[in-house]
Order: sequence, then structure tokens, then C-alpha cells
Amino acid sequence: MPRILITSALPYINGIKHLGNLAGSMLPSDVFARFHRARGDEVLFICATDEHGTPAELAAAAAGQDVRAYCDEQHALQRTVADAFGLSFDWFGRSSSPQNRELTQHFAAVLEAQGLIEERTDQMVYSLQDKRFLPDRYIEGTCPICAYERARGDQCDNCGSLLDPVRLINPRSTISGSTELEVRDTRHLYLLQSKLQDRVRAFIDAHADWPLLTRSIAYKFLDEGLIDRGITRDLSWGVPVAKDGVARPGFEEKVFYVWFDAPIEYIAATREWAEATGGDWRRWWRNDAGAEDVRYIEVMGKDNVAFHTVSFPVTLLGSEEPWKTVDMLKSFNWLNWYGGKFSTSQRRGVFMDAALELLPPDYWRWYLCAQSPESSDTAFTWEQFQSVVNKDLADVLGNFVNRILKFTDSKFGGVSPSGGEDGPLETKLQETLLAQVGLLTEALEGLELRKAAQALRQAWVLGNEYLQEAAPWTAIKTDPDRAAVIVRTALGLVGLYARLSRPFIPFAAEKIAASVGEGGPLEVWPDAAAVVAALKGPPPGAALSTPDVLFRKVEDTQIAEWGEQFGGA
Ligand code: B3M
Ligand code: ZN
Repeated sequence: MPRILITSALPYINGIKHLGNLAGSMLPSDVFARFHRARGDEVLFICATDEHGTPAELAAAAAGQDVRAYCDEQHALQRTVADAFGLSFDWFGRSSSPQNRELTQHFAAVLEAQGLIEERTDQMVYSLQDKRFLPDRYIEGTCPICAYERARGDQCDNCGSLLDPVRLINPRSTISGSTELEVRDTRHLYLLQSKLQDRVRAFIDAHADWPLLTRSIAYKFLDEGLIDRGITRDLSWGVPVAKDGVARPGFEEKVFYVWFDAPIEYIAATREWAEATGGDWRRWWRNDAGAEDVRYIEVMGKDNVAFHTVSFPVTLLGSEEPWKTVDMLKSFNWLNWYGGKFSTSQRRGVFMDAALELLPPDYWRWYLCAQSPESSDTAFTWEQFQSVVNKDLADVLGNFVNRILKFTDSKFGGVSPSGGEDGPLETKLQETLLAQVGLLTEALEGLELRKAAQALRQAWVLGNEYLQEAAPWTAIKTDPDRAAVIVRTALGLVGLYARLSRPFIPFAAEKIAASVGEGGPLEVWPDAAAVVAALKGPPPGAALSTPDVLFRKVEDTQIAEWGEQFGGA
């Protein structure tokens, strides 16, 4: 049985995530995980909150809370909304776990033993007013490469370059706005990524099947030449810089950089899962324990790609230990909020909790899959959202399901009718549907989310077209056996749609399945034989139930109101 490890980029702890975060990692990884489970693969789907670093400290301070208590609370909130969205993580861990502390310290130790870590005296920016060293992203200034005026200390969002804060021109603190900054000496550990340049390039070269977006980002950094990265920070909230429980001299007040420990949490979260469930984490992560056979898929937004194509591989490969590395790195562009960006810190856009107060999760899930920012950035607008969910969910899928179930109810007393034989229309439907399910399956295997959503939608369309052509409402008057065949076929489609749709819209899929009595097979992805069998429909005499309206249309008045409430352009 194939084993599939899937990790979603770890949502940062500072508050409930927005739809952009959902669209770029958590949702697509969930669709892929659900698909692979349905295929009968052994799946381990891991996510966690990314809890360390200054933003967490500052958010906790702003909330008047101790940072650990703040993280406890925020983790619980994120878990609640993740559940409500149907994100089917096998484990939703925490990077502040003891497991991650231990593993992070372990990696630092082995990397040092491999000669890949050295202590350097660094010049870091200290803010007199804030009384703290300013982490990279709390310094803003002009990008030395492209002259963008609001480049952050760690990265320029305009040209994408990874930066070092002391290279910024005209720097200022984004915490206080103060320009009273001075550069102070401080000791830090550096990971000598430059030494692994060739290894990392070979690693990327070996993955020619990765999406262009992923590869182009990786090669950009490789071509610029890997830089040695400071992996410690002057902070108190994080993994202590210690070995065997003893703080490293001179590093008592420092912790590992959040981007050093966060990817390690993929492994640590698997250990958390193993300890909680009795599972075996080594089978998934250690090549000397069978992980070689695992297919490991990482899913993330493009801003996280550099850390996963360069930094994390350096950690794993540099350790010279037999760690599993990623087989497929699936990255997404940005979902924008109208012309601008969603922003957690500025609360711009729709956040996961607010979204669920407006509409059930499947509306959002469907929209974010169908309009996935896969090959380019995509802008959310209320109008487009309304149009996509109304057309696809209400007019195409919902309408089909309701129409045939109501018809069965009124003409056949709500039971699957007997009589009749398949005719040419059924043969044609079978052919086109088989092709369509093939496309859908292929797209999901290839992690092509938009293509998959399109293929699924097209499969729903086939049902409507079939019904339109076969016209059971006419047949019933002259040829009840013919009407019976059409109804059974259409009911078979309903059950099939439940299965095919489940990775995307799991809640509606359950309801649809229940209406045609499809409890069990819902879990199973249909192969060609199963598609053919499904089209025979429920056995004659099987009782059916008409679900309430599956998808209510989003009204103009609603989007007008939400536009007001959430602000747009
Ligand atoms: N937490 C995403 C972010 O906050 C970051 C992902 C970590 S994945 C190991 O930008
Ligand atoms: Zn720039």
C-alpha cells in the first residue's frame, strides 16, 4: 500500500488565519490527503501551529498575556476553526512542544558535529526605544537591490530577495517607528549553508517534476549563491540554545531562530502524533526505518518556498543522518484581497472564523479550490465568489441532486425504481463520465487543484446534460421502464458525485451520500469498474431521502452587506 506523508505549511500562531493562508496550504493539502485516503493509500497528514518568534511575543504582550498562555489559547482556536473547515489533519501539533525542542537541539548538535555551524559575532540592530534587538521583520527600510521602500529586514516582498537587516537603507523599527537604532555586537550561531550549495543544487536538480514556481524560486537562491544563515536570535520565546539540557555558554538569553525550528516541527509533530496514538514516526521520517518508500508531499505558499528548498534541506542533508526529504513540493501563489494583500497584522480580508459565520465551509472550500491561486496570484472579490458558488454549487451540483431526488420522490414514492435496460444515452454517459473521472483522478494525482476542480465540475455538468436529454419527466408518461432506468442512472450519479466531491466539499458530500444511502463507499475513490457499477444506481427498492436545499444561493444583498462589513478595494 503506498504511503503518503503530507505536510501543510504551519500556520503562524498570531491569530486565526485568513482565506489566503487556507487557500495556499491547509486546504489544498487537505484535498490531497482526502483523495489519497479514498484511494486506499496509507496517509499521514501533519500540520501544527508555528509558535515561536517575536510576533508571538508581541501579540501576547498586546493581549496582556503570558506568551505560553497566549499560544495555548490561539492553538485551541486555530484547531477549532480547522475542524470546522473539515481540515482532516491526522495531527495538529505545536512547534513549542517538547518533541520539537529536543529535535531542534538535536539537529543543531549534529550539524555542528558536521562542521556546519559556527559562532560568529554579528552586528544586529538594537532599538533603544523598544529596548530589544529587532528581528529582521521588525525593521523596515529601502531594499538595497530593487529600492522598494518597504522592504523587511529578512526579505523584500517586491523583488523576493532574502535580505539581511543591516543591508537595508534608512532602517526604522516597525514596532515603535523609531529610527533610534544602533548596531550592536552579539554572538550567534550560523548555519554554513554555503558549504552545501552543491548538495542542495543536486537535490533540486533531482526533482525536475516539481512545479515551475517551486523550482524557479529554488534556483533563484541557488544562483545567487547560498548564504550562511544565523539560526539563533536574542529572544526569550523559542527553543533554548542548549545541548543535553545545558545552555550553551553565552547563549543563555538566546533561542533558535523560528525558521530553524519550524520545519523541524513537521518531524516533531509526527512524534507528537506517535506518542499520542502509538504510531511509529520513524516509518515516516527515517530512511533507515522504511521512510524511503514514503512519498512526501509538502504544500505551501510561495513565500515559504525558499525555506523549504534551501534551509530545511540543508538541515536534513547536512545532518548526514538518514532523514526523509520532500518528494514533491507543491507551492501556491497568493490569493489577494481585491487589489491588495490579505494581512493578519492589519486584519485585512476575511478570516477563517468570520467566513464560517457567513456561510458553511464547503462554499469557501469550493471557491478556493476552483479559483486556486495555483499558476498565478488570484484576487478574491465578493462578486466572483458569488458567481462561482452560485453557478457551480447551486445551479449545477445542487440542482441536479435535488431535481432527481424530488422526481424520484413524487413519481416513485422515494424508492429506487425497477425495470428497463440501459440505452444509448446511458452508454454515452458512461463513456464521457469515465473520461471525466479519469481527468479528475489524473489532476489530483498530479496535485493540480484547479484542473481537478474543473474536471469535477464538468462531471457534474454531465449529469445535468444527461437528465436534460433523457427527460424522465417525459418518459414517465409513456414508458415507465425507460423513466426507471433514467432515474436509477441519475441516482447512481448522485452517489458517485458524493464520492468524487468529497475531497473538495466533504460536508455536502456526506449529505448527498446519505440521501442515496451511500454510507460506506463514500470513502472509496472509484476506479473505472466502480464508475460503471455506480451508474447502475441504487438497487431497486432502496429507500432515498431528499436532502434540504444543498446550497442556498448567495444573494446580491448579502454580498453588498459583506462588502460593507469587510471592506474591499
Ligand atoms: N509559519 C508561514 C508564515 O507564517 C510559516 C510557515 C512555516 S512552515 C514550516 O509565513
Ligand atoms: Zn527588493
